[in-house]
Amino acid sequence: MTNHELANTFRLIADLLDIQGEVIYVTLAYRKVADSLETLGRDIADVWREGKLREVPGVGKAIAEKMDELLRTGQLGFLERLQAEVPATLAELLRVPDLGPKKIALFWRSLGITTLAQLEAAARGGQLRSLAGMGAKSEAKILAGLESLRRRSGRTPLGMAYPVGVQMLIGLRTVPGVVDAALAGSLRRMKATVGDLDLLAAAADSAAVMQAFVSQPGVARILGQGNTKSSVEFVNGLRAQLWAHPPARFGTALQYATGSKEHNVRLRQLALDRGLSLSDQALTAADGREILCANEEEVYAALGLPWIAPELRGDRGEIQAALAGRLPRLITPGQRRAELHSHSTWSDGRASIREMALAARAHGLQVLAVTDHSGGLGITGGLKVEDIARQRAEIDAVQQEVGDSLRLLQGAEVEIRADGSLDYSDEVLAQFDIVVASLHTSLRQPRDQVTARLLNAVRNPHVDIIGHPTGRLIPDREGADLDMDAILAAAAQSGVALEINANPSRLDLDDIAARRAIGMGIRLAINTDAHDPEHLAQELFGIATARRAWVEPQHVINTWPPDALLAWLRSRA
Ligand code: DGT
Ligand code: CA
Ligand code: ZN
Repeated sequence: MTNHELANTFRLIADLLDIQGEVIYVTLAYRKVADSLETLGRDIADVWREGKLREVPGVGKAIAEKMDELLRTGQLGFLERLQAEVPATLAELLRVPDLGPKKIALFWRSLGITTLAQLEAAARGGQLRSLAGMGAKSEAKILAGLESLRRRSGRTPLGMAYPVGVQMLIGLRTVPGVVDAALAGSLRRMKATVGDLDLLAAAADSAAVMQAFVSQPGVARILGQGNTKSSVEFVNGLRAQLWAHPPARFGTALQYATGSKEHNVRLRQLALDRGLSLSDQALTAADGREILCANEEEVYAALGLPWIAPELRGDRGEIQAALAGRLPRLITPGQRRAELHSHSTWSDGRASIREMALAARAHGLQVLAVTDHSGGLGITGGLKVEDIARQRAEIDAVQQEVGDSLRLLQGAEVEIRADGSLDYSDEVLAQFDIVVASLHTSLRQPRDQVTARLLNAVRNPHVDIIGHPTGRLIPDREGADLDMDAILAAAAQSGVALEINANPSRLDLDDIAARRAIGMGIRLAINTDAHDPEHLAQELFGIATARRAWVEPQHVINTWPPDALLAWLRSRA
């Protein structure tokens, strides 16, 4: 059994115990072990053979015995007895957003529902609404949850996949015979989630490359191994595939493997219009003559096009724009000069203002806004109104220390409360150099209500940026059900900037909404929302999302020269 399979077994036990009504600390123990199995970095079967199961974080005597039985026999008596009481299919129901173990137990015990299909049928048939604690609204929510489940199953967040892909790339480049290597697929296009990791190597002789790829640490299973393509599954469940091609054909291969499929279909059509057939091997003329492309520029050039950035390759108008010479001049990471949404120990950040400032400077930033959470009402750990002056004094002292190289701003991330009001009064907001307003709670309010709430913030003249506008969390939480048309129209009118939050669990606004926003003349902000100096590096994901949205530097207030940015902030209330 792989780490991933073992982890899934323990998660299944936890889920079934939850539904059975077991106390939380028991089920938490199983979940903790599942997590540590997936981050262990080595094969649990090896640890077992060394007799060191108890050294794995979270593994006590009872769990070690279960692991031993599973690794020895592939089965577990405890789980079999549990499944005899609680049908295993019930665990699937926990994946429905906002549906917890108590409700699942209720549906099971009162209506005999044990599968997603039965749940859907019961919800559609109006059978859930009459149960205790249920109603027509909560029934409709379950249908919406089932729908969202269908949309997002089985994908890995970019923030998890990307660092793994980069490590694999570094490893590949050290393999003898590899002259070039690249990320491909949705990973290279920097999609918010990826189905799997695609990599490409240029090598005259691919056998050694393939062998190195399938024998890298963490591989649980080889799904396929050939001369031009191999694929593996890692102990944590992630899958990767590697293509190898001779260096002279690397360009067409990379173009093919980068996708998207939709982009490739359109590009092949364009090639046909020009009498060429395009494959991962070459461009081929009608007379059979091959045009080999060692790099992607040559592929696009052979079709009369400038090179198209991978983030644009979605058949969303990029080939037409390339033909017309109107590709966007996309923003790049080096162009971002300001971090306008960050936290310190004054709220839930892990570093002091001084540490954050030094990190921002080391990062090459020229402006850092410290925007701690508001602590007006009910938000625990936020910046209390009576502490604002003391925080200002600390910011001034750090400003003295760092000098002109970095401009520090005192800001706030003000909470948009459930009733739509802001967590600081206008008089308090007026004291800050910059105000980010965000939703964190009551995201599941009905569309009209949650939209009206956000509109209040968009129209408040003290608010400069709307932080992570929809509140989505990747991969598990859908954003609020906002009327995005209304939000964008109001933002265009009020002049507020909308954030692309670079935290890879957010990437909010997403590429689609951000592209619409710039089309309406709305300013964007790209912020990391750093709670730790290390988070500043996550700008990469925010920039990538912006690039997928066709964003150019002038659309983004973080790229403006500091004086222009400060003048804009001063021009607002
Ligand atoms: P993913 O993995 O679901 O996030 O999305 P991709 O885009 O990485 O897709 P994947 O992994 O199935 O395939 C990687 C690339 O290979 C894809 O972006 C384009 C290319 N490709 C795969 N299958 C086809 C196909 O049937 N037609 C064309 N034109 N290209 C394909
Ligand atoms: Ca892929
Ligand atoms: Zn924040």
